[in-house]
Amino acid sequence: MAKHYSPRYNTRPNMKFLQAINSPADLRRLRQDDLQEVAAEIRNYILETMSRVGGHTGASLGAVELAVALHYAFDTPRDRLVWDVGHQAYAHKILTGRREQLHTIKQYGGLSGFLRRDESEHDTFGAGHASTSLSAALGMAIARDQKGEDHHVVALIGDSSLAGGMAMEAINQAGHLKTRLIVLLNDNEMSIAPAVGGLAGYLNRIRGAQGYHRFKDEVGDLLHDAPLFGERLYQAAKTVKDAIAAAVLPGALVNELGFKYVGYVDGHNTRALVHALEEAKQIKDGPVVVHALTQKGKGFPSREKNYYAWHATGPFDLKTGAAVKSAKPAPPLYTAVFGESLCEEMASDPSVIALTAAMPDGTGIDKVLERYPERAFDVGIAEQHCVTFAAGLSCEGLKPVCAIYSTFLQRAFDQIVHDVCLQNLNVKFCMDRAGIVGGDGPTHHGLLDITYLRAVPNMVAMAPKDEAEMRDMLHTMLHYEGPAAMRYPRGVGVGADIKRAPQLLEVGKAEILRGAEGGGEVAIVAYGSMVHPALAAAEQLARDGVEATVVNARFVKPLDSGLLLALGRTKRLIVTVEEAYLAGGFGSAVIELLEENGLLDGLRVVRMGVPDRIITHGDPKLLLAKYGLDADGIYTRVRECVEVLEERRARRRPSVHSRA
Ligand SMILES: Cc1ncc(C[n+]2csc(CCOP(=O)(O)OP(=O)(O)O)c2C)c(N)n1
Repeated sequence: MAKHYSPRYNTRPNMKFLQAINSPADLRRLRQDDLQEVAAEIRNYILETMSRVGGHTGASLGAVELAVALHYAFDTPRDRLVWDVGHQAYAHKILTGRREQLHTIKQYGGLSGFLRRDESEHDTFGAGHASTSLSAALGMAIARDQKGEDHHVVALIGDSSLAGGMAMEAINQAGHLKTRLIVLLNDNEMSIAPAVGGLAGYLNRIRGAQGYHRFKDEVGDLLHDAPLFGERLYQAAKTVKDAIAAAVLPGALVNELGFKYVGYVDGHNTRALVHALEEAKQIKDGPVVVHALTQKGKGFPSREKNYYAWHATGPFDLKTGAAVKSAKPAPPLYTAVFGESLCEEMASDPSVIALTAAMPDGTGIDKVLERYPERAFDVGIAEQHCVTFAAGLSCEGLKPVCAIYSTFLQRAFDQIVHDVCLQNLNVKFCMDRAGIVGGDGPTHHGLLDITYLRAVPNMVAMAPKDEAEMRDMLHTMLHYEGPAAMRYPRGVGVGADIKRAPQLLEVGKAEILRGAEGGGEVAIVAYGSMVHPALAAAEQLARDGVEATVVNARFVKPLDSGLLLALGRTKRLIVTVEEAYLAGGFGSAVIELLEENGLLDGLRVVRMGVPDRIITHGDPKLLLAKYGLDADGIYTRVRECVEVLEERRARRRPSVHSRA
């Protein structure tokens, strides 16, 4: 093994090599001996930049040498490099001409936090959700073969993403097709939290097969150095080594699924990595896994045990790694309130089971795992499995709560339909990060859940106006028999009273917050996070002399048809507001109801929400304002609509002149 370098963490990163690297071709002009230093410079650059702007610091620090070795060993972008998730690809961004923009990452107009085909020709496949790389890479490899081309296709995937269903399905097909495909496994024994599951154990056992690895290296070196026939003997022995690997290494990947295995290799040693990748390049008759061992957060100044900080950080002190203190969020995060509330519910109802798919901290389930380790499960990056696992639990009388981000629940749509709703099973879905999430951008916005959940028979779907009502809704869901889903936004609540005991809500009942006794000819019907902005807009409107009834819809399914039909009969303008795609969303549900009841004549219904386009990344406040989804935007839209109504009325009214 090559000796380890000692990283230097300067506040002003040394750029001896880096300043001349504006593309992988520049990197490939360097001597292999210089790569370790290049990696050190990149690591410093990431640290310095992320200490200011924050990002997936730890995940990217762990993959610096992998990126350097990949771009050195392969002729990118001619050889296709496919990253899984893409959160760990900052070194790849730096090496592919985006160094100077790294400080703009995740900000509006800046670099994406993940990979995007429209950002660089080196981002061969867009990413953000886990476990996609092997399928995409296999597709590219087959396309190459069909077109008679000869480039390499390489996928880089983390150990936890490898356990995701799609990756497993791709492995199954790749081994069977015997296509030339290289998989670089970034094995750091971590997901965001520690990796879970049988595959993690399998990789552990490979790491544990040290005797084999030592033997293999020694045999390799001996044969290589043998006079006269060294290289030939070495090549011949490869077959033997494969056989040894198959015999010694545990598991199906090598034995049964048709993959060759190279490794393991020190994933922070550029020489060893380039050597392993060159070896993999020689394998022409099927897929190969190069198994690299890395350390998440490698070089992060603080090594205190904080899994999450090793994955992603906000700004931090470059010397100590301590997070730059932002004022503690005054209203608590929705996530924190959810975790606490679920613990409370579990204290009084032993049948409640909490589930997360690799996001314990992001969903608040970390609290439950601490308090009720027997009744909480992290299933890994496996949203589909999570939902059907929940369905199974509920068949036996338990009450599973799937705490899954809105965007990741998209993965499990068929499981929601086929396994839960068709059987009307008692599974609960709690979707954090519903709506516009901000810096993580298009792959992570939770804008579709209203549309896809309200279409499914038997589903009940709701959204609280604030964190106190979220507690009520969780309580209500757990007392309701059947599938039910709740969405709530990323970030802090509005400061509502979370001390009071949660209340049972009537399913399908909305609440009138303003103008119950008439409230003029306008109604604003808001869903979830848009209720408070709607109230603020109504206050502004009132100052202009426009009275508006404000309704907190609470449920998109079932809708409060009694209340909505009454509004349809008494109002001239109904404005619906939701933080989600308009197509098939809350507003559409309201229009459908009014249409079915013949109330659309003479009534104007205006839907406010997110238009049918890809929403970029950036400050959520800014993005919401862009689509009119804040108090000012709602006020402006209602004002415009009221003016149109008045103009129409004026046109219909006979003029003084004509009467005379
Ligand atoms: C479908 C899906 N679920 C969850 C996530 C959230 N997520 C992002 S990175 C990550 C951990 C990935 O672990 P691993 O593949 O081992 O890569 P590492 O971060 O350790 O480099 C998770 C769970 C996601 N991106 N996609």
